[in-house]
Amino acid sequence: MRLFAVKPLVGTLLGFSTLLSLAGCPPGADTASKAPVYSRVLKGSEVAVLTAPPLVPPPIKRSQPTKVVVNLEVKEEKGRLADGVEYVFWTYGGSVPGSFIRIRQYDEVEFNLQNHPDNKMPHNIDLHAVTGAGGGAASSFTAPGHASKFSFKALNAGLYVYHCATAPVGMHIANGMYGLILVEPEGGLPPVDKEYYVMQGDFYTKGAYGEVGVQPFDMGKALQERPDYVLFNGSVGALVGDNAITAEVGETVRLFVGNGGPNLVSSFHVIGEIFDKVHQEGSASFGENIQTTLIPAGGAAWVEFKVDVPGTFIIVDHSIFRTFNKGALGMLKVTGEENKTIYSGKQEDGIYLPEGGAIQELPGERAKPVPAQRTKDERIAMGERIYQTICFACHQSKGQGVPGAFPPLANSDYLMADKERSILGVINGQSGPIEVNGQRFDGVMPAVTNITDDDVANVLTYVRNSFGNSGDMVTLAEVQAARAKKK
Ligand code: HEC
Ligand SMILES: [Cu+2]
Repeated sequence: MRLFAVKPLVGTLLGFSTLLSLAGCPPGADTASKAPVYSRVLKGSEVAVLTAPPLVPPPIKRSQPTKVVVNLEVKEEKGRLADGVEYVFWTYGGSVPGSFIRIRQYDEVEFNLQNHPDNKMPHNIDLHAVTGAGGGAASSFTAPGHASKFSFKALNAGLYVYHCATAPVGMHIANGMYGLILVEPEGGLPPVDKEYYVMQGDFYTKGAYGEVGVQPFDMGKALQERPDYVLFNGSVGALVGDNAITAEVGETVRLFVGNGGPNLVSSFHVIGEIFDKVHQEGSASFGENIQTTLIPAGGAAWVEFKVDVPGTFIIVDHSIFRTFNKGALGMLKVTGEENKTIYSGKQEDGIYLPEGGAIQELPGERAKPVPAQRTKDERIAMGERIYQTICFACHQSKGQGVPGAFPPLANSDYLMADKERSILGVINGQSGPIEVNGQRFDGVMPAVTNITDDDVANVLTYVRNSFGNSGDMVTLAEVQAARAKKK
């Protein structure tokens, strides 16, 4: 709060400067001591350090504002949306979200926007930290192979979204054109141990969630606000496993969290943590002891919390289907000493794995198979990903099943006895009493819809060669034959 105390003055100062201008006395012409803070002549200049998510540039150590040069290049690049799924992202600086920009209040920013010559589209940038029409958009409209320059004075401290505002605006944003700019208050932010950059966005693809191949943008779904993917940092798993963000017990973590949208509002939450402080909408003031905070599309917040116990803390949008079925799942891994007085139990990493979007009760239209000649090893590798997204939830990570509910796939005599039966089980679902390794099961396995024949071959090749099973591969032809026979 204190750090931002100067902010309410800005309006007054602006009024003051207008008066000065009207009196024929331009701001900045005064001596340094009497001039409004924002109009002091700046000394020196520096080039901004930019970082790709989840990293944040180092805190600003200067005590005076200066001229900061930001060089940001727009690149249209094919990248990974999910395993086996690619997307042509439009990026600021080669990442989604775009490069994190960190400046200080009253800095004068010289902004250079470069549109790479290989790009196909014109782009620009609207920074919410800019006071001025369009937030820089009109001044920065740039064709491929060109560059634009404009400058602005950072009057207001805070955490701001920037995004592309070139028509069709929604499409540019949906393709990943957003990021965060932090304007530190005079005196900086209180020091913390770890700072990270997390930004949510919703994605609209022609194919359903997980459908492999290069997926084009789907304007119809975007208009209806029905995303296939809701993601942190631009891809499924961008903050999971080896990509998880980390901290040690006793450290204070600050997350700069943005929401690029284009459509959805985020209910940002970290499972098993309480935010000690939330600077809602990136404002100077903060609320305390908050469980879930709303982050509007085109808005940001920063949250701070001390981590007291070790474990894997799951970062979610608490509109929870987005987390378990559309990809909005990240992880903060905390290492260090347990503290049984705060938390007694052990946490199992596996509980919170994404479930994918493919499980539905009714079989629907099926996607055309990708004609594929794959080796057994390829199928096993691809099948593992499908297993860990779709089948895992019931049959468990090591295929052990759940007694009385979900039969084991590990060492399963039932599975290995009949290839065609297992193919039909996956594509049509299966129910009724069965016996697996001498145990009776009588449950319902829903049909796995929106799965390609190729992926059925992959996942069954994987289970037939994992968890103690060993068998031959399931081919695309076998899946197609089983499907045709059924009809
Ligand atoms: C929603 C829970 C659920 C999901 C998800 C699920 N299954 Fe099943 N699965 C079951 C149930 C329940 C049965 C037993 C059905 C019965 O009693 O007839 C079963 C049976 C089977 C069987 C035959 C029994 C055995 O142990 O060999 C196979 C093979 C199988 N599932 C494979 C898969 C594969 C592969 C996937 C992922 C593509 C999958 N299942 C996803 C619940 C599920
Ligand atoms: Cu653009």
